[in-house]
Formats: sequence, C-alpha cells, structure tokens
Amino acid sequence: MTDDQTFMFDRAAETMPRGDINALQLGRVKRTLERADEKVAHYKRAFDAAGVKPDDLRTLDDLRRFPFTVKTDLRDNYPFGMFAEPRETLIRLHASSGTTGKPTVVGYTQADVDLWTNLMARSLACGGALPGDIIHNAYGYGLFTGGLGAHYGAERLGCTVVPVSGGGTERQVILLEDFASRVICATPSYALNIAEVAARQGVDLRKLPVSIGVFGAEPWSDALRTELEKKLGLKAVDIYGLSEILGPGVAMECHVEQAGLHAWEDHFIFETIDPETLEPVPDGEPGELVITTLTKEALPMVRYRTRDITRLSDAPCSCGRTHRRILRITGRDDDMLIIRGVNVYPSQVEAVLVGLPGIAPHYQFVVTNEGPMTALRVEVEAAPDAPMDSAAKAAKAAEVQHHIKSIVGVTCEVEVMETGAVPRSEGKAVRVRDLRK
Ligand code: DLL
Repeated sequence: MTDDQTFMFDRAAETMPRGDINALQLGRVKRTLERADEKVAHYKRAFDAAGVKPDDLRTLDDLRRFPFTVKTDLRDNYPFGMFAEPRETLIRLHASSGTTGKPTVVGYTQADVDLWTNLMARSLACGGALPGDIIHNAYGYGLFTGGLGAHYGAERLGCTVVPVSGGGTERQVILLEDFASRVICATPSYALNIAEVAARQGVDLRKLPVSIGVFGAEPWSDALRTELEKKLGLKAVDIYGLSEILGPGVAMECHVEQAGLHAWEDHFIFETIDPETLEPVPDGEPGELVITTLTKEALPMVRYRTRDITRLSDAPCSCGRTHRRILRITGRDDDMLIIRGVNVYPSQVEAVLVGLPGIAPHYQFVVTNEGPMTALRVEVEAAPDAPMDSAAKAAKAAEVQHHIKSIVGVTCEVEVMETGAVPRSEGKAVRVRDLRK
C-alpha cells in the first residue's frame, strides 16, 4: 500500500480492537442514558413508560430494553424541547427542510461542533482526501448540514476549501478547472448534473486533477457509481449521515475497498431492526438502521429510528479500520413503493436504468392511483448522443420496461422523454412525484 492508502486522520480511534470499542461504548452509552434521563423531559417520560432506568443497562445488549426515538418526537418537542443543554450554550442550529409539516431542529454545543468537525475530517481522509488537497464543496450551505459539515471537516484535515455550495453549475465547472481541486463533495445526482454541464461547456472533467468524489445525502446505486467514475474520471466514495444524529460523517466508505461505510462506533451505537416487529435482525440481513449517540451534548439520541434500510457487516477491511460497516443504503422505508404487490425502492430501478445503452442516467418516478392500487410510470431520457424518433422511443421504452420487470420484478409504464426533460438536481434529487390522492 502507498502512504496515501494508509493515511488516517485518527489512527488510534479508527483501528481500535473490538474489545476496546465495546468497552468504550458501554461506558459512554451509560452516560448518554443518564444525561437523557436527567436533562430531557421526553426521555424521562419515555423511560418511565417503558419501566427502565439508566442503571438497568449493564451490558451493551441491555440497550434493547430502552425505547426508540422517532422523528415525531423531535416534531412534538419543536423547536428546542429535546435539547439537553440550555439554548444559550448552543453555538449552532440546523434544520431539515420540513416538507411534511414542521421542520426538525437540531442544535450543537461547541463540543458537538468539534466532534462533528473531527468525524468529518476522519471521514474525508477515509474517502481518500489528504492534508493539502483543494476540496470543492458543492453541498448546500445553510440549514442543511452538508455544506458546513464538509467545510469544517475539510479545514480540520488541513485542506483548502472552495465553499461553492450547490447551484451556478457553469461556474462550478470553471472553478473545478481553474483551481484544480483534487476532491469534490456533492450529492451524486448533482455531480451528474455538473458532469453534464461540463460536457456542454466542452470541459473534459476526466482530464482535470479531480480524483475523489465524496458523494452522499441521498440513495444511489453501484451503477451510478460506475457512471460517475467514468464521467468525472475519479474514485467515488459514499458518505452517510443525518442531521438528527450529527450531519454528514456518521459513516464513511474507505477509498481502499469502496465496499460499504465504516460506521464510527466510538461515537455511535448502530443496530438494525425489522421495521414491522422492531426486533433486531441478524448482521448481514437488511433492516432499519437505529443509532444511539455516545458523545453528543446538546442532542443526545437514544435508539433513533433512521428509517434508512441497510445491512451491517462485520467483514474485516483491508484498509485496517476496525469499525463495522453499513452496506449501501437502499433507501428510506417511507420511500418504498408497493406496486402491484411488489416492494420497490427508487434506487433499485436506478440500478437497472443507469448504463443502459441509449438512455441518459436521469430519471423520475411518477406515482398515481389506479383504482385501489398504486401505478408507477418511470420517466427516463434519451441519451444526448442517441436522438430518437417517436417509434425508436416507444421501442426503447418497451425494452426498459422489460429490464425493470425482469430485474426488479415490477411492472411499470416507461416513457422515454427528450434530453433535458427530467428535472436536474442541485442537491438532493426529487426521485418520486407522488400524484396519489
Ligand atoms: O443528508 C447529511 C449528509 C450531508 C450526508 C452530506 C451525507 C452528505 P439530512 O438532510 O438530515 O442529512 O438527511 C438524512 O439522507 O436519513 C438518509 O435517508 C439520506 N442519506 C444521507 N446519506 C445517504 C447515503 C444529510 N450515503 C437522510 N445514502 C438520511 C443513502 C443517504 N441515503
């Protein structure tokens, strides 16, 4: 391995033996439960209702006796009711977009921002960034945690940050070219948009120094990874996080194996459960990811149900990091559609569409009622270098429909549209237009 491959931001923590990780978790989770019980009325009530006290936790398995926390708990305590520290001691707030009702507000003390910054520095290095790199940060700045999270982490790692945020895509291409950034941070859908605009501007991103793409904040498939690596001429790594827990930097894929995300177990406990029965699922089986924070001050989270579906893997990694991995997130269980009795996530269909000859990697689902059932129309685009007349489009649509049926098992209508007809993303892509009543 070269030096670049073995570089770690926090080697002692990242390579901790399993026994040490477990011992650290046990001490830290006790403290989290005590603080939650003492300082947050919601937790006191929830623990009392479940008949548990922080003292009941003797082993890590005992955590299962404690109640889950869900998004509505944050909404019900809007805006500051879940905070374990006085509002005056917080130095930052972030919030979710709140497409359904009130936004979710999260807060950070100085120690929380330091923790986040260190975990983001660790994550960027895990993905292949090095001190001294120029990092083009196209995650949105603002209430969304992506922009500022990546920004602080990149600075801590010793990089030069270009805080470009999302949007102004022509200018992004010019900056990538002029500043010769080595790392780009963006949602995968926005990275694809940048690649498309670059091609229109006559800029070949593959010839630029950009060589690491830190992509996350939305589900994406391995097919899209291959597409992005080809179009941008870089190595694409997956980054995961959520505001309720921290922001980006909760788990990160290493550039060595690119095979699942190291979940930072010195600061969080990760479980997977069956979302119906709420029972744990065995490692390796798909389940809903549940996360407990171990070191957060302002917003401790006990068994937070993320709604994200993934699998936990114990397989050792050749990068040397000992933290267990979560495998690629298929999607959120609330994004799952049931089409004629078949469960389907947008990312499963993406995996079929991306890379199909003659089709551009842009798509959107339109979901409607068909009597009591849900019907799916998949809108895709003809590739710009393969213009089609209407007969060719119809033939292509039939072919795509057949692929989706045979690989995902779902019957849907497919429409091949003009190049540019599917809306382009500048952040998290809107994959589903739900027109159901
Ligand atoms: O999306 C934090 C983030 C910023 C992560 C930048 C990575 C990069 P939220 O806006 O709170 O936070 O949205 C969190 O986004 O529960 C997942 O459903 C989804 N998500 C985040 N990362 C991934 C990923 C940020 N790598 C929600 N793969 C999460 C799939 C992801 N889904």
